[in-house]
Amino acid sequence: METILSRDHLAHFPAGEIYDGKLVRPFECPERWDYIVDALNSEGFLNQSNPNDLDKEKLLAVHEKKYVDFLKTCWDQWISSGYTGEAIPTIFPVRGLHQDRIPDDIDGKLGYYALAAETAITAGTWQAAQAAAAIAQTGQQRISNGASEIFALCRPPGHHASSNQFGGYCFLNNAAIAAQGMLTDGATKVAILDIDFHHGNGTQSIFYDRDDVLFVSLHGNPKDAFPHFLGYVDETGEGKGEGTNLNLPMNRGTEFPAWVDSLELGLKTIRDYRPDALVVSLGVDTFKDDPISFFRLTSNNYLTIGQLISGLKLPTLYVMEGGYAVEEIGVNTVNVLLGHINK
Ligand code: 7XA
Ligand code: ZN
Repeated sequence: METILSRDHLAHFPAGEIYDGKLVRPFECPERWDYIVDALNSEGFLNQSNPNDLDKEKLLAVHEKKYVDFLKTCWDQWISSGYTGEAIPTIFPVRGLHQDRIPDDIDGKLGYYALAAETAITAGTWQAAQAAAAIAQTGQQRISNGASEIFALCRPPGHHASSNQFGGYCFLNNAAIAAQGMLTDGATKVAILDIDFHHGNGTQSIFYDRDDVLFVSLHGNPKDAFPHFLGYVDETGEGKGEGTNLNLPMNRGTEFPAWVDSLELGLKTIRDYRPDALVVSLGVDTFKDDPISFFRLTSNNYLTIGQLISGLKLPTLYVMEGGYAVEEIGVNTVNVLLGHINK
């Protein structure tokens, strides 16, 4: 299986994340990438390529231009406003406030475009986010050109980013850019299977009223897990998209037997939808020792997950999302890929 990757992810390394009422070192850190690459190398996944340049037109098929312009210019505006720390949103257009007015001031703009407050924007964020999107897009192009499976090693991740919001460590929705690209490049229907611990609210919202993309997500019950305000079972799609959104939330302490029951249901739904290709939002924060999640999967379970997904016999693009048990992120991620190729 070929991996698409780039060292440009290193441009994004914020020093702070608001967590536990403190500014801590972000869980989403550059070493995550090193552990994955080390595991790829030791398991013989040596076919590794850099991405093609990002096709901006295809980016704008998923993200609003004003939002992309905000991401491009945010850091410069932050600095030219006299701030010296990292750009973190602190005011949001919540209930009772205007939700349709975009402030000029960078504090207001950050809040307008933010989903949550944990994710900082820094000098290199835009460069890294673009590289991650290019990686997913290049993986998509390989699949559209006939590859049977590709691993897009994206960092920063993407599934919380909607057409116009960042947060949950995500800026551009890599999986959505790939799925949309598959459709533009000839697929009629695409399925996205999101197995990250967190609900992929951004991906869901991008395709919610569409019948050409099926979104299936297995995740921590939003009553107890980020992003808290989306990811419930009654969100089934709307308009033409009614019936093309399946949320499978699970409770604290969920172990593999129950998790895999949800996976089987998700896989059956994908089979019945008969897509031309599959995008997997691959997070391994379902691992038992993940510091910010609450499922109980073990490293061996990831082999089974890859095997089960490969049973769909669909051209499959794996897109890296979360996973914060840093020392195990490599083995857990690569186990899914090993399972997929039945090693
Ligand atoms: O898949 N998404 C993630 O892994 C990031 C979740 C961010 C949670 C922040 C909660 N304070
Ligand atoms: Zn996650």
